[in-house]
Amino acid sequence: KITFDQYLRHAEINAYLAQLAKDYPDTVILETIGQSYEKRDMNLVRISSGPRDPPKPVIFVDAGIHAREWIAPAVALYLINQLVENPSNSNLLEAVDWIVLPSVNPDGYEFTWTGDRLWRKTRSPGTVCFGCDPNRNFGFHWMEAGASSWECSDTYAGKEAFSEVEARNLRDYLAKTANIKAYLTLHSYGQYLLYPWGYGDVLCDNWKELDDLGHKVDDAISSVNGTRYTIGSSTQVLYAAAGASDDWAMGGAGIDIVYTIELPGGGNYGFDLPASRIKGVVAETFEGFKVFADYVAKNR
Ligand code: 0X9
Ligand code: ZN
Repeated sequence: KITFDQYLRHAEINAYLAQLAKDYPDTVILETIGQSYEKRDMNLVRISSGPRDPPKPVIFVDAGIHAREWIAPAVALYLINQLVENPSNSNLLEAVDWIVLPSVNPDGYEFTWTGDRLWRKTRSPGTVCFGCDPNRNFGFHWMEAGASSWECSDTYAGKEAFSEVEARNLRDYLAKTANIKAYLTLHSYGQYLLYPWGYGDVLCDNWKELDDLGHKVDDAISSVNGTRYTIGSSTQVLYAAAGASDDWAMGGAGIDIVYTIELPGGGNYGFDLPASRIKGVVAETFEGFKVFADYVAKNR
């Protein structure tokens, strides 16, 4: 049974997904989008109350692109847990389907447990250093800003766009899957709701829509524990950084509701939020997902 009083290893995450698919076969479909560099399964769940004509819009959520941002997979797992195992949330499945991929960078994530708690990148070997920043590896304005060509950098963009199998697996899944209307990618930390573009100081066409929706999401999240988010484009709020998954979701896959959600920080380094704080963060963030679901159901 999943309790949210501790962080889970990658294998435990996959075991939970498999258990849900077995226990709730009418609601949960388990899919593997491929393997990581070190051959770990990248598994997602599709959560649906059943088909509809016309087909329901799909909200795609991922987490763990950056290995050390442990709160992100926990938030994704809580979303899955609440959608599937809490009957009082069944209304959230009425008008939208959900696809949740909680561990995009399993090799890096496992290395934060066994080697270096602050590891960020993948674990593919270079000539002198390991790893590529998967959030600089996507092929949209690749390497134009905020990315490094030095393989030892934490923001190393890779030898070429999509050099990393993890980024290719996510790209291929997003490109082939019908009806994805929203892409939400969970990171930490800073309490930011970031919309495109992130490759430079340019706003996406529907930035006003995303700004307004972001404020509604912030209101819902803050109603739980008072946690407030800053809303804006990635470049305006943080910095220009090209090759991230959010920009590719919009520019490459054509999804027009796209956010990077920078969850709250804590601990000694910001990424090491104590396990005792998981419950508070996952519960407040879930209120934000409800707002996204409501919006997508009514507007897409
Ligand atoms: O720098 C990143 O990849 C993200 N921040 S983090 O601290 N989690 O590393 C922000 C990415 C925002 N999106 C784009 N720049 N496209
Ligand atoms: Zn991140």
